[in-house]
Amino acid sequence: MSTPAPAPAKPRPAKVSPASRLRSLYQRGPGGPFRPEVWRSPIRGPWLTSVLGSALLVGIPVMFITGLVSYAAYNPQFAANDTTPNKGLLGSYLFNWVSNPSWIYRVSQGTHVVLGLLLTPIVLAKLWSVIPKLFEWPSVRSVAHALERLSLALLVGGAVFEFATGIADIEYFYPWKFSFYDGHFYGAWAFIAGFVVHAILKVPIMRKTLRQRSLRTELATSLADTRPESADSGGPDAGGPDAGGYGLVPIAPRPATISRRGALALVGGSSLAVLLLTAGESIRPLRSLALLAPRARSKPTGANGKANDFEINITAATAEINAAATGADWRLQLHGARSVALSREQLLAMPQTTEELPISCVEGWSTVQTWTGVRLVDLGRMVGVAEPVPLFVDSLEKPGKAFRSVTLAANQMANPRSLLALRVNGADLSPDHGFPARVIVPAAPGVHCTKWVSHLSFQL
Ligand SMILES: Nc1nc2c(c(=O)[nH]1)N[C@H]1C(S)=C(S)[C@@H](COP(=O)(O)O)O[C@H]1N2
Ligand SMILES: [Mo]
Repeated sequence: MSTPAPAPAKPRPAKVSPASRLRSLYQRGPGGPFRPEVWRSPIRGPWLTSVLGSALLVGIPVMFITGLVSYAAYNPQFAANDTTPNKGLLGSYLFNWVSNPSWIYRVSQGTHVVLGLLLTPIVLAKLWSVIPKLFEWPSVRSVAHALERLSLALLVGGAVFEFATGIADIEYFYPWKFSFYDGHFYGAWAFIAGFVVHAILKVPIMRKTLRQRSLRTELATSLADTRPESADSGGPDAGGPDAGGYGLVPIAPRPATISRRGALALVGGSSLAVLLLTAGESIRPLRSLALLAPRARSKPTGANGKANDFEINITAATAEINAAATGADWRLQLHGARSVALSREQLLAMPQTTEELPISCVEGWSTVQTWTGVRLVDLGRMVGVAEPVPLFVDSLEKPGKAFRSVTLAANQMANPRSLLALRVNGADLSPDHGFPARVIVPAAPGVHCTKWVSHLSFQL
């Protein structure tokens, strides 16, 4: 037997280098949400995105400015108040917080919180409207595209972080380990950096897109007449990202289940509902509606019910105030050029001043009450302090409690309306509102109006 002739060699498959295999895998994309045809809502498109975007273009800068104002109001030049590490340049705009007019922090911070809440549905709708962009493929097309996507990471990451931490804070929910105050501050700078880049890139497109459909016509268009935006509504670069368009108009739209006017009404209605359910934390007649504002509805506890019936942030029990320490043996320790200890009776025997002043919490709620007590300047004079100086205020709380002590700025100490209050609305302070004595300073954030005061040290 002869050995069989060797089989003719099979044609060798063309050798595919691993690099080109990777390249073709990359071009095909990972599938799933990365395939543009899975995004089918017929109302998604640059016009709807631009309408939502224009609301945020106004709202977000107001949020940023009122946020910076609030940060300044903490008087961070005083190490005792501000603990943000390495704030450096970002904190460099800081100025001495004013103590006039008394309502300024109330309005600014009320705006920050209520506006933040009512922008939330708009932010969510805006994110929904651009979600196909998150799954854009190829995810990076050029250096410019990479930079744009980096700015989007700051923008979207910053927005989600700022809204989530802000809302959690006003609902007293702290599922994280970092300080809210530091995190919200740094997050704001990251967010605004992404926002500015995004606005520069998109405002021209937004203006062009808004001109292409009239809002009035859109509001008159029923569900049955709702059609996708034309793929080329984006102008020269139309037809999805591959053709260089915006990639928002669906390639394979399904029939509309909501009109554009329905979608806008849903978002606007949600914002309005949120507004109604929170505005009561600053606007008294709406108080019983403020279901989303936990402190607005807190009920008075303990002594002097009526006069002391207003929002309580932290109760005496939560602050672990020892009732015995607030009794007849309590003394106010006053330090200046000399030191004095005063009983509550001695304080009540001094000239009393009555002022209508707000408590304005950083969490957005505020309430104006009528406080009676001794002027801080009078207490200063008593220990030989005649000029404005910073004032360190300490309370009966345990060392380490977050709001135990504060340093007021010299202008706050010197304001003739700044009081060590002993009474409110004609009655003694209740334990929860700071008995035996609390500080009340015009225009200061609520957190600087220390309750259960034990020491006042004028920083000569
Ligand atoms: N000692 C002390 N003072 C404090 C607080 C505190 O926790 N401890 N909370 C502050 C905060 S954050 C606010 S908003 C006001 C609230 O005052 P109120 O509870 O009397 O309305 O008190 C401030 N004074
Ligand atoms: Mo507060």
